[in-house]
Amino acid sequence: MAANQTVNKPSLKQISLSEETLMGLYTSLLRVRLLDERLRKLFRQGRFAGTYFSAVGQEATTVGPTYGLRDEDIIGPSHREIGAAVTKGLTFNEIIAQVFARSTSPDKGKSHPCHYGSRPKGVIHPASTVAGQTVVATGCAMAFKIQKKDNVAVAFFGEGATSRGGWHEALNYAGVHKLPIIYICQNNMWAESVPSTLQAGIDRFADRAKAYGFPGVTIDGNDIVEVYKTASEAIARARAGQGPTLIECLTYRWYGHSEIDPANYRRPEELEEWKKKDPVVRAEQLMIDLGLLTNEKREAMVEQITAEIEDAIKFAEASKYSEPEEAYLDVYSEKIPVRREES
Ligand SMILES: Cc1ncc(C[n+]2csc(CCOP(=O)(O)OP(=O)(O)O)c2C)c(N)n1
Ligand SMILES: [Mg+2]
Repeated sequence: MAANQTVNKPSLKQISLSEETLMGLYTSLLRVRLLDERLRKLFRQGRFAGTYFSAVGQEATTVGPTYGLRDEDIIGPSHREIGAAVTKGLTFNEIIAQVFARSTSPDKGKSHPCHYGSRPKGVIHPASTVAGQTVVATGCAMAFKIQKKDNVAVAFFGEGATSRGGWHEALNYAGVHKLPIIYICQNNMWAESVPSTLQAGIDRFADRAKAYGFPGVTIDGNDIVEVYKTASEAIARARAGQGPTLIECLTYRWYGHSEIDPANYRRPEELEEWKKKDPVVRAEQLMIDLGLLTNEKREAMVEQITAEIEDAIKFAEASKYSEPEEAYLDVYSEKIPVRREES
């Protein structure tokens, strides 16, 4: 990754974010990029089974909306949200144990390698059904409203998910009840091999929000500052009881749908164009321009994060698989919910 792209040189004042926030966002992006690239290689080495959904190229769309959320806020990720999991606080040990399906992962090895979840960290365990988490996260937002808490829910999905019926029902419900939820659409132009032009008869997926009575905006999903600021405003609106926002982030996945997809349905030039808009390199250049980062500092960060990843791989590979009879653990809540009339 070379920080050699030409960008305008802005000042801290123009950006109006603190040094701490900017470096925090950059650090998260770097952690996610290094982890994601390492996990791709591990899959190709046959070190874990199933497949792996890389999100390289899309990191800003998941780091930006998650950075700065409270522990009590809930996120509903899908299959390509490793960035949201890292930023919401899942450790490398938890994430890599999940990928390796070990008993030390938050779901004790039950689900898909990329289904990162954690109840204590406020991350809904993803299910495979596309758009499924949009519905569950909307239910969490309804719960916050009933409990009169100013927490928010953030749901992540791709543009392909917006073709699902449940997705529309969830957004309609959130619009009617003005729920504290932010919908993050990662429009990476492809749903497996289906181009976005075959998903919708409209150009902008954000326009779908009009039908449900709340704002929808389309932004550069590879610009971490724009994503963070847009999401922060939407989160503040949601906390203040002003209802949902749909944010369409324009982005691109560098690799196939998963590591078993050679992605030969798309033009190589399309990929090359998007690689020039690499969100991590752009953030890196910004930090350098602002005097917050040097090449030496970056190298030290890479070294430290890489060592942390390697330790987590050792932890995961040394962990046991769950016993077959443990498959039923944690499937149903042991706490019986109190009925309204009894409370
Ligand atoms: C209901 C359902 N249909 C199909 C699939 C298989 N599938 C998994 S991801 C995916 C594409 C999703 O595309 P998009 O929502 O754009 O997300 P992206 O993969 O681009 O991040 C499909 C078809 C599924 N998991 N669930
Ligand atoms: Mg997509």
